[in-house]
Order: sequence, then structure tokens, then C-alpha cells
Amino acid sequence: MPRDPLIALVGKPSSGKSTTLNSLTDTTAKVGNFPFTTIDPNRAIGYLHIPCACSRPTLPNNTPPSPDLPPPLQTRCKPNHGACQKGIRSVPIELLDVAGLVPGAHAGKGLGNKFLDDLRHADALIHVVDVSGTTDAEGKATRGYDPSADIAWLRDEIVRWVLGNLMQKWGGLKRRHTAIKATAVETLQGQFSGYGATAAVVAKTLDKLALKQPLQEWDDETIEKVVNTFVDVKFPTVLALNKIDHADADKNVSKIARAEAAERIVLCSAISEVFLRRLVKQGFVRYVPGEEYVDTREDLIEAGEPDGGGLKEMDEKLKTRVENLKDMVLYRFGSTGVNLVLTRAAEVLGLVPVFPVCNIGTFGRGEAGGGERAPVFRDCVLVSKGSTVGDVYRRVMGDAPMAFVETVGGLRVGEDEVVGVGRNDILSFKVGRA
Ligand SMILES: Nc1nc2c(ncn2[C@@H]2O[C@H](COP(=O)(O)OP(=O)(O)OP(=O)(O)O)[C@@H](O)[C@H]2O)c(=O)[nH]1
Ligand SMILES: [Mg+2]
Repeated sequence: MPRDPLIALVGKPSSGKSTTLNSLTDTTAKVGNFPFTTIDPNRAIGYLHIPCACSRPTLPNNTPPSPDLPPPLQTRCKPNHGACQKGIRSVPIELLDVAGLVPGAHAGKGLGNKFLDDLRHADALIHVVDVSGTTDAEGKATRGYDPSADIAWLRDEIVRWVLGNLMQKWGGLKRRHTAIKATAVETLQGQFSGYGATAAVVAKTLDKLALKQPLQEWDDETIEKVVNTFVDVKFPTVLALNKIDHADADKNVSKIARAEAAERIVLCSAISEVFLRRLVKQGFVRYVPGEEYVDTREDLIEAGEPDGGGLKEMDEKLKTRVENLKDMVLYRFGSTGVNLVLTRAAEVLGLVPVFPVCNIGTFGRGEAGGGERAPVFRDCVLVSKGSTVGDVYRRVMGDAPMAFVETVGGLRVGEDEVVGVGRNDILSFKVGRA
């Protein structure tokens, strides 16, 4: 993955994709209670919350001076992009909200293939499922729809789309494959490169299947198996069970939870997050996005802040809405869940945050490190699991020749060393001849 990772929001119309995008970013994509509100994809930057390197007490000179005080580097952590609050860093990540998908989309139903083409460059998918059961498979208003059906058909649409594209060319592809004596990885990568698939992705797909027959002898069933596995490898998917604020959600959530792996599922209420963020902007509540607690003016006065934290008084209607939201969402689930959706997506994608620094002694800028008070850990890049030091170097430094790379303690690390959380993830790149 040489470019920045991209996560796409998919789902049927009216499941809440645009609302989820808005809840994770500062954009205001159009939201509507009718299908196909979104036609052209919306791109926006969301923030992935990760533990920042600045808070590792194991780093040189970073032991907190007393148990109540933060580690010294934490107080100087100033990201170029995003933010770092008390050691939790928000790292920008690109999100894509696309048009709704309906059963039969691969054959052109709804917005069909146009929509599917928008997905080509996604590295992971967030399937936004309307778990309230108040919209049918086409996104039209109803009651009592079983949303577990959406999970199966949506994936199937993606498989049929990839399969359709592949089958159109299968005859020619097979002849060429035999004529030039290519490997299955080479031939398939040529086909799947349009989805941004690397040779590694194709090799992983084929390894999983351990097929015995050569590519030219694959029957339709085998080709379908290959495509199914390719979709799993290329588009790891998180299920965002949205609209948990709705009274009908519980039974649907239980059904899905029984059928799916726990690590793929996140419960959320995108509309609650959007609402709370709006109240913060309007000066009615104190709320840190993604957290469990919301404080109103009255709460803060009670807690001993005589001016109520400078918050405005809400009318009765607004107060009731906030109380309901606390009861139905925050206290029951611990948060609106939207940040967790992104965290899970980063997990299924296997993203590793790496902190490139100029000076490995101070973690600051320039050869001198910028002095005692200078900002540290200005940069953070998200790379895929299994990336090497050399991969990260090229991502950050481009074609500039590499002299050497250092990690904490001034230790040199080889180009082929793998990066991981807490291992080779603070790096200083030196350009020139070794
Ligand atoms: N109760 C509830 N309603 C929600 C939630 N999220 C979204 N909605 C509502 O669901 C409807 C559809 O939301 P959108 O975000 O436009 O859905 P979409 O998936 O982008 O729809 P298309 O663009 O048409 O594909 C709107 O009326 C939203 O207010 C939620 O968490 N809870
Ligand atoms: Mg939309």
C-alpha cells in the first residue's frame, strides 16, 4: 500500500452512510430519509484515535516527574496534522461515502456499477447496516425488516461485480496466460490491478485456497471461489450496526451478533454523534467526541463550576432529547460508537502508525532536534501490517537515496526489518550515501 489508506462506507440506501461520514469528519454530506440521497461519492478526512508514541514512559527522558504529571514528551507533542490530547493521537485518514447499493446492483440496478466503480481504490470497507429494521433492502421506509439479510447480499453484490468483470475477459486471459506461460499470480494481478491489488494480495488469495489445478483448467465454481476469497482479502469489512438508538434495534443486533465474529461488529448511532457535535458547536454541552459523558450547564454548576463552564441554557425539549440520548445510547453502549467503527476498520486493515522524526535523540525537528521545549512527534503515517522499514522510507522520502535509518536509542535498523506497534515504529531517515 504505497499510498495513503482509504476506507469506504458502503451499505444500502438510507442506512446512514453519509450521517456516519459526517459523524467522523467535519464535512456536511447531504443526508436524507429517502434512497439515493448521495450520488457522487463524498471524500472526507476522519481521525483515527491511537495511543501516541509521546506517552511511552520507556522512551529516554520520558518518565513522568510524578504520578500525577504527564510524561514530558506528551506536553510537547504537536502533530502537523490532527491532534494529540493526553497521549491519544488523532491521525487523519481518508474516508469515502458512496451511493447506496441495492440487490442486483452488479447487474445495473439502482445506481449499479457506477457505484461499485467508486469502490475500486478502497483498502477496507465499513458496511453501515440499518439495524433498526425500518428500511427495506432498497432503503424504503418499512417496519420489522431483518437487517441480517443485508450483510449477505451486499457482500454477494461485490463478489458478482468483480466476477462479472473477470468473466468478460476470461477467454482471452486464459489464452494469453498459456501462451506466455505466466504464473497465476501474474495473470490475476493483471486483472485485479484495477482494484489496487498488489501481487501480495493476489498471492495471499491463492495461498488461502491452495488450488491444485493450473489457472487454464479452473471451472466456473473455482473461479467463483477465487473471487470470493479475493474480495475477503482485498476488502476487509467492518459491520457498523447503525441506529442503535432505535427501539427495534436490540433484537436485530442480537441476531447479527450470533452469526458474525465479534471483532467485525461495532454498534453505533451516527445521528447521536452528529447531534452532540452540533450541540458542542452551539455552546450547549461539553462533550469530547467518542466519549461516554455529556455535560450540560446544570451538570457543570452541580460539579462546582459556578458559571456552568460558560455553556448556554437549553430549553426543555432539547434537555429531554439529550437525556434520552444519554439513556438510550451513551450509558447503554458506553459511547455513540462511531470512533470505534474507524478503530476497527484500521484493525481489520492491519494499519500500523509509524512516527518519522528528524532527530532520533530528541524526537524533534532538525539535526539539533530543536532544543528542550521544541515540539516532538510532528508526523505519523499509517502503513499496512507487514510493511518494512524500507517501505516506510519510500512512502515518506520518495526516491531520495537512503543512507541509513535509526530507531530509538540511535540504533540502526535494516531496510528489511518489519515495523509494528512498539517495534521499529519511531524512525529517523537519513538521506545520502551510507
Ligand atoms: N435513528 C437513527 N437514524 C439515523 C441514524 N443515522 C442516520 N439516520 C437517518 O437515516 C436516514 C438516512 O441517512 P443518510 O446518512 O442520508 O443515509 P445514506 O446511507 O447516506 O443514504 P443514501 O445516500 O441515500 O444511500 C436519515 O433520515 C438519517 O437521519 C442513526 O444513528 N439513528
Ligand atoms: Mg448518503
